[in-house]
Amino acid sequence: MYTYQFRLIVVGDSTVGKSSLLRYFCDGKFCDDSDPTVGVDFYARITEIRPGIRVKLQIWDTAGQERFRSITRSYYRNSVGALLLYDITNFDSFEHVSEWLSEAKKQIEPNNAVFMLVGTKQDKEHLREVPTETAQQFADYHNLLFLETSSKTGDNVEKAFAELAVRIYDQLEEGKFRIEEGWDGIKNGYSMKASTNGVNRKGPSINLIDASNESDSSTDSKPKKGCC
Ligand SMILES: Nc1nc2c(ncn2[C@@H]2O[C@H](COP(=O)(O)OP(=O)(O)O)[C@@H](O)[C@H]2O)c(=O)[nH]1
Ligand SMILES: [Mg+2]
Repeated sequence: MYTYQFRLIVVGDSTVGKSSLLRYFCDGKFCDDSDPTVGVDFYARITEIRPGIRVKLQIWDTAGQERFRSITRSYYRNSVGALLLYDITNFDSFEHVSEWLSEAKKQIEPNNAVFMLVGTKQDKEHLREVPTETAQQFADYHNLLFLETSSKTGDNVEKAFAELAVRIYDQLEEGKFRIEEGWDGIKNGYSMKASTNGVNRKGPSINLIDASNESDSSTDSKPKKGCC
């Protein structure tokens, strides 16, 4: 059971660690020999962001398309949150974040979205090229959430998605987003409270295929396709 579904997108240069971050968040594992050709369309996980508020995060991986900077427009348009990734050991990948940000904003408009800057591979401190303060300043200037993560140790992985989801939820409560037919950024989900006699009565936009495919446990998740 979940109250809402938020759809997110993860972008950034290839090899910054997008697939690894999603795999860690959804499967709890890290693959050193990550194969860029293993394309997974989306990952999903249900997480409790506030007591009693369970949100299903459906997260699109760009699965190779980022090589050509040709992310399908509907991926952006139907996202309510975007994670902009760079690798802390690769300054070029950080410099490209501004291009990823402007592309994402351009494609998402006229809709709104919450953006989060994520510096990956935090465990490789000895190879760091991007100072934390530099990234923090960029994030402050552009009004982005910001964290550094490691998909190897798991540091801040959970926190990154939790902070993004909470910010989206708060903005939804403040009326900054509207749940609409034809926009998949936020959908009503199944809710215990909405069910009186065991029959789900929540809104019309429930994705039955998703619900039948995926577990309801907050620690459980299943990517659409496997990895490793
Ligand atoms: N040490 C370390 N390696 C990582 C981390 N995240 C990704 N990698 C490695 O970086 C490479 C590219 O990762 P991948 O997730 O495929 O990047 P993508 O192209 O952005 O999806 C792989 O060899 C991963 O094992 C991390 O947090 N720490
Ligand atoms: Mg990838």
